[in-house]
Amino acid sequence: MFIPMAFRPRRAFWLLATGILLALGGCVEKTPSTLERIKEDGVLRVVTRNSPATYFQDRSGETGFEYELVKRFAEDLGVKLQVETADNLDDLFNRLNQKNGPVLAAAGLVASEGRKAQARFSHPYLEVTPQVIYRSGAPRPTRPEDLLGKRILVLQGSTHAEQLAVLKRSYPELQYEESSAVEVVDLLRMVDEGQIDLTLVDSNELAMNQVYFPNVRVAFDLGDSRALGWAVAPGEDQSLLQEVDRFLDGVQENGTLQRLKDRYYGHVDVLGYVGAYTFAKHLQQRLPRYEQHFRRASQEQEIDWRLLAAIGYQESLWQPAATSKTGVRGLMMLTQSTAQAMGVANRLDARQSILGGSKYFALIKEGLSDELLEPDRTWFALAAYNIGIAHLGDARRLARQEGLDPNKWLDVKKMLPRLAQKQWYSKTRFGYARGGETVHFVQNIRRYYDILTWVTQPQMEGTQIAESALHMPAVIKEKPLESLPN
Ligand code: BLG
Repeated sequence: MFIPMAFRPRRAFWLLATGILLALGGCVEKTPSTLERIKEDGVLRVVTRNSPATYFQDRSGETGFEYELVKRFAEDLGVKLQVETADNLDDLFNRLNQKNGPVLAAAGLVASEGRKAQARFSHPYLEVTPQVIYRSGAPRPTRPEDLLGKRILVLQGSTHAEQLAVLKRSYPELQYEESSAVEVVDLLRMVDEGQIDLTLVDSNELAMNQVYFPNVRVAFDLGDSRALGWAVAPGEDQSLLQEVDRFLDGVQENGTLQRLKDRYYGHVDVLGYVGAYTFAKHLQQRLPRYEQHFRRASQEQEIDWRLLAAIGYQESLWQPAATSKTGVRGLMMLTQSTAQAMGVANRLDARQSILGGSKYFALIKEGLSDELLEPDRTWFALAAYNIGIAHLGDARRLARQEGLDPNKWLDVKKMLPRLAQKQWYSKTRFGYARGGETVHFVQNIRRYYDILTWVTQPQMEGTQIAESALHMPAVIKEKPLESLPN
């Protein structure tokens, strides 16, 4: 028998309740925030630039200041990092604003007013100053008026292009060109080789690249320092940016950020500007003469040739006739007894010195305690090459006595300078040694090793170093220059 709805109160109640719940559910179920989506997917998609100051391949794979920082951010979020590289700045902002594209740009971007429509920026993580770059030997420009009549090239879409556009309002005769086919290294190389007169780059980029370009010099700072930030698309919610800010504040506080800055932008601090472009000059003029010997030694000893070359640079600036006050001689600075032990008849012969020094280094490394693990093992071996295994042992024992870890280079390097202080060395087995010098020795070699690695990225292997130094990393593209003002 048919019973109308109204007469079936229980059923009607349940139908109504379910309907309301469903409707409510529809309203309550909100779309996940960007941050929630990233965590759900387990992937952080980041866009960057392939350049030495941001992201590139080195001896151990992917590296670069931005990459190292953003990798830590992904670890912090507990997700995988997926990096893609943009062809140029316009492409980078397009990708960032694309639906289903990367959610974050970590690419050494200046958080400028002009970029507000394309991006929202995080808290700053690096202060940089825009600098006008010229070629040594040419008259040094010192003020904006000096830019007139010069061939100037900058990156398309860069804040430097913005600055020049502003300058052109005051100096309508100012001529400059923008290119989307080049990276900062190309601009510096073109100044270095005299293809253009001037360019503009940020101080961090020059600091990173000065070691490759012997003729590149700072003319003057164009304006005040500005902040670099990571960027999200303006359409995104705040969740990711807040998390980025929290992360960046954290790495600032715990010293991680400073360590990365030292590693990637610290060459000039360590070498000085003169040291940096002197290195670049020697890279082009001296190393090509000895590269084959380093490569040969590398094959014999199974040690990266660039590390061996870095030792040679620290020892003698790649000069076969180098002699120290103490009578240590040759490109790899062998003592007489080391030379004898390695079968080196003539220490001033570059080939013999390199092969003998490399053999000695490999033997030392091999003989170290099994407790010393890479990469520290290599730094310990360098220290022993310089100060001798006995004194290194003293420094390790001092570390243990101080409650530090004798197997960690960071700890032992704190003890080495004590070997030159009586209160400490009087209690050691082998006594006085100039341990402070050894710390510098290792530090410099690590620096040179990094630089040599960057100049000879895997893509560049097989080419002679002189060539690779001139045609820097794998970011180089052909650039049309015909349209440049003369
Ligand atoms: C190293 C030896 C080690 C030796 C230590 O001295 O020379 N290394 C080489 O010959 C490659 O074998 O260790 S030991 O055999 O266990 O005693 C300690 O004697 C060389 C160092 C000395 C240093 N450079 C390689 O790094 C040097 O040239 N010092 C002189 C500096 S100055 O001119 O007097 O300022």
